[in-house]
Amino acid sequence: MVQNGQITFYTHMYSPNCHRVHIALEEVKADYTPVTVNLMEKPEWYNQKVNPITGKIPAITYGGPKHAPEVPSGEATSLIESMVIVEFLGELFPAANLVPRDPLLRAKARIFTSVVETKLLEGLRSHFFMGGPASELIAAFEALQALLPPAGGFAVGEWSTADIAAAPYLVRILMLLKHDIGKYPVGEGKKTMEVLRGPKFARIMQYVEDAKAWPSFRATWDEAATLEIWKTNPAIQRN
Ligand SMILES: N[C@@H](CCC(=O)N[C@@H](CS)C(=O)NCC(=O)O)C(=O)O
Repeated sequence: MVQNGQITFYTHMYSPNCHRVHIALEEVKADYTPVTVNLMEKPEWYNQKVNPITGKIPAITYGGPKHAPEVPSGEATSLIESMVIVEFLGELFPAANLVPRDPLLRAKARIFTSVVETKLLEGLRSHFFMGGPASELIAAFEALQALLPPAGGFAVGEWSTADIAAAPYLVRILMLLKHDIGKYPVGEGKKTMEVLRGPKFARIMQYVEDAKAWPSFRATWDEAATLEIWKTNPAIQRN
């Protein structure tokens, strides 16, 4: 299948989940219209017309002619959940090879994604948003590292949905630690960075560097601008 109709992409640079979809759209070279949704003052039309199920971003509308962001056409279907959209785009544009064709590699990509969705997101929530110890986060890095091919390459060898699931979170986590941003005690971010820069984590840190160098990632990642947004994110400010 190929793109058959417009794609409108509802997004915000802050969001790692939106970043996933952005990478996939670039990777498959889709023709799409980005629309920034202000999370601080989410417009009513977004919940009513685009994502009445959860109200969260990202979302895309797919199909029919181009439409105004707040009025999806009757021919457009709304899709939500970042990894559902990423897999959808991978299947719509099979030539981009985002969804591994080999069933075993596809299963491995989904296992890697599941570890991101559970362990890594839990570690992020507990450390940055609740001020808990870094141990869960460090354990998540360890778990992901153990799944990487030891000699190099991406999560299942070639760049895939698994890397799109992980990289937007990993780069934001490292960015926040480097700048000591989060609810944990002052100075803890730099200490955790020292641990992650040690020899034990060399493989996953190399993986993050490789992801940052991947063209669709590079085209969608602006660390300085993203840092400015996270610096003022009220949900992770110390009291
Ligand atoms: N599981 C969803 C999570 C989406 C999500 O949590 N989106 C956040 C931004 S990263 C959001 O919309 N937050 C604003 C809100 O909840 O109103 C996905 O993968 O797309």
